[in-house]
Amino acid sequence: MSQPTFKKDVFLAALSRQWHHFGLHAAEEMTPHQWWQAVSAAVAEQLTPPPRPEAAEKGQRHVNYISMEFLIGRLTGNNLINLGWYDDIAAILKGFNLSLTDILEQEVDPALGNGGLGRLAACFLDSMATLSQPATGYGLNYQYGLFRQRFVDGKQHESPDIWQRENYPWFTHNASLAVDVGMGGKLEKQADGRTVWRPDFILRGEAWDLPVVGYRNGISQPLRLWEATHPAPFDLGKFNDGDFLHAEQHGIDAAKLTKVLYPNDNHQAGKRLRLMQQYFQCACAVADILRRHHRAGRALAELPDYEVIQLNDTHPTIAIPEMLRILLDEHQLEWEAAWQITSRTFAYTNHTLMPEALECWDEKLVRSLLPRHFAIIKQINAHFKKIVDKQWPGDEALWGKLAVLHNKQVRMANLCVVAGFAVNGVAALHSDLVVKDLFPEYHQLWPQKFHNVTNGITPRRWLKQCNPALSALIDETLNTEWVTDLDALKGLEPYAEDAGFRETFRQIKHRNKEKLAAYVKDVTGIVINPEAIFDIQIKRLHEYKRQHLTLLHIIARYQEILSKKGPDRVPRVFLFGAKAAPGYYLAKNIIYAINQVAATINNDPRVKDLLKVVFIPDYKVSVAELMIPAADVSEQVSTAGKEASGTGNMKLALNGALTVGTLDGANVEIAEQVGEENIFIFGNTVEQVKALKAGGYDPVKWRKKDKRLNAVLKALESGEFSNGDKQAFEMLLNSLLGGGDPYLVLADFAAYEEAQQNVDALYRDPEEWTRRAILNTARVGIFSSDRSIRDYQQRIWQAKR
Ligand code: 26M
Repeated sequence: MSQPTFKKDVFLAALSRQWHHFGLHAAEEMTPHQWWQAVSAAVAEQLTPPPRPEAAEKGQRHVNYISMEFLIGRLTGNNLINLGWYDDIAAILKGFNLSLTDILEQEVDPALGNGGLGRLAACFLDSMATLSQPATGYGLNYQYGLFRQRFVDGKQHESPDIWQRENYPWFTHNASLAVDVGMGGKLEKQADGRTVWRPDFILRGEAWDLPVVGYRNGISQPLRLWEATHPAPFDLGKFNDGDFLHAEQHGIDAAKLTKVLYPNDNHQAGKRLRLMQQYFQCACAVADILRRHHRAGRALAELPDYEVIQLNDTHPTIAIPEMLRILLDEHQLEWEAAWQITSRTFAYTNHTLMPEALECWDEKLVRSLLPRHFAIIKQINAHFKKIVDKQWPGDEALWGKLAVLHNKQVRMANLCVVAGFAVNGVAALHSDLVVKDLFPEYHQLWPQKFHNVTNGITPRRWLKQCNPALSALIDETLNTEWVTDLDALKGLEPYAEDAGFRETFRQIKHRNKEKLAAYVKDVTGIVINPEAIFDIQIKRLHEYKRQHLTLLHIIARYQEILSKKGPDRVPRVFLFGAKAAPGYYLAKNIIYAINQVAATINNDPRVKDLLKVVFIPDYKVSVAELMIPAADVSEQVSTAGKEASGTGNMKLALNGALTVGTLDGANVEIAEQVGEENIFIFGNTVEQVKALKAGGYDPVKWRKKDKRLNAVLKALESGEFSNGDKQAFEMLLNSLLGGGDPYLVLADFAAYEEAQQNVDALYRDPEEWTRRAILNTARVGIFSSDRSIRDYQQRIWQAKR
């Protein structure tokens, strides 16, 4: 397939329908926001629908990517780039005296995800469309996405994300695809011995499709987001009886289900409504997949030949018993046949080893909401017990570890491993730990199920779109289509030795820094100097990610500047972007501490331009697109073994930032690619972390050993950053010092200090710095999500079975 042709007359006709629809008399009367809507809707009309499922070949399975989150970011600019219509539309708008870039700023980010997991899903959809991998994304159409963040006196305040899905021009409502989903109720034994489920209530899932546009290949395939409504939202009986207030109750109750995205990241809370969301989405997706399969005239037994269902973490696990339920109860298959079909269709991606994030659901909750599914899970568990008994006869302790049902809980990860044909981690180190620490016995049972697929990022959004100047330089230097072949960036390596190229590269970075500085001025009032090192840490706020380690370093740097004794520091601006889950008080206290320290430092005239600290509020995809191209330094400082992969690390390196990082997640592979001379690796390794813990980690010992560290902690305790309030950072200090800090922050402090000094030293040599930055860009092509998708195809989706 080739690039779709832009039809100007068709576009202009569609545009005029848009302003008519707004009740205006001419295009010129539209507000900038209406322009964005009209342009988007007029382009959306011209997209080609995906091919019929019957057209698919047997060799290539259709991928169904089920995820509770798709952090897609703004679509209009991205779709125009992928279509290849950006310049055509820009020219038309210029005719109206409008700038397309300004109009694109009107789009509110669809924030239908928390962080890495949701953004990965979005990058994967982009790559699958670009690689012509037939795929459907299945998710939820949340009315409110991730909360908006602002700071009041340095503290995080949240407000609802009213993103106006009702008026989002990229949606098409596909009324014929609606699915009815039952919940609650009881199981009844029938005369013929079969059990039937009689749900208490029925919800309707309505399908809203967003187009996923492949890069210049004419492909557009759906991200299908389900909205909960009620089959009979209005009760005329109640209305006629005068019970006006309750006549609409069903509709209101149903709408609660897809009201809001849960704002947790790497933490499970066990809320009933969350389980309802999970089941609702899975039931809609499974029904949709089976409908497609039947319509193509295929037999149920052939399902695994044509379809694969990739579970993005355990959040959509309930799709597994849902598939079994439909095969058993609605198609009357025998257990063995239903199990064969199901267990050859599902594959599971693990994104975390954090114990608090591994989903366990109360048996009672599952049974009351989904009695039939619970019965099926019990059956899976019983069948699996036979396998374990055979392999490890009489080992009850081991069964306690492997069982799906244990201590009145349903363990979703175990269910995925038992019922799926593949399990993968998201970076080499992580996949190793999945096998060694999380599932060693499962690995013994089924070694061939376990894989690694290192994460990736789409070069369309994360280089071409967000960094147009660098993209243009690469275009003219390489003169090849690197956008779909990111390994081609290797061709830049020789240019690292070219002084003229380095100068241009540096100028581009500088202009990107000026743009970010203007944004910072705009949203915070803080003036930052683009000559300084821009040191960027962007990710969710979490203890294991250790933003507080960076905070300790900032305070040390501040104290050194004041003492005039330390090493000569190069001017540095530390920029943070991070949201804390609303109920995660320690994370909020860390945000508060960073903001208070920032205020002190930024207002201390003795510091001059040597140090600035900025916490950019409301970090989101569109802010990332501004920060990443402007970064000199990328902070990736999680405790080794805790960050499954990270993907921000890849985006920053691709845009020419040097990483200061631990040997964790994909940092390990980034270091391998760029070479250890071109990255600042520091801190304890996974093995050293294990040894430190085994030896009884005592933070107070570390404090006593290190004068600088002690001075930093003292400053936080003294109230110097909190108007004398010595309790202000109690939570933070307690996490660092009050017994077992599981993230060993103090144990990495000294090594981090040293790494940061090396950063300063290198930056004093701009030629050498730029040389290394270029090598980073040139050598991280492997982290394209196109490569990740090819890995999924070869290792999991198309592997010989
Ligand atoms: C769980 C229960 C209830 C509500 C929310 C959750 C939940 C939501 C998101 C749990 C975990 C969530 O995300 C985890 C996540 O983002 N993991 C990250 O995945 C990335 C993509 O693989 C990796 O790069 C990161 O290292 C990993 O932390």
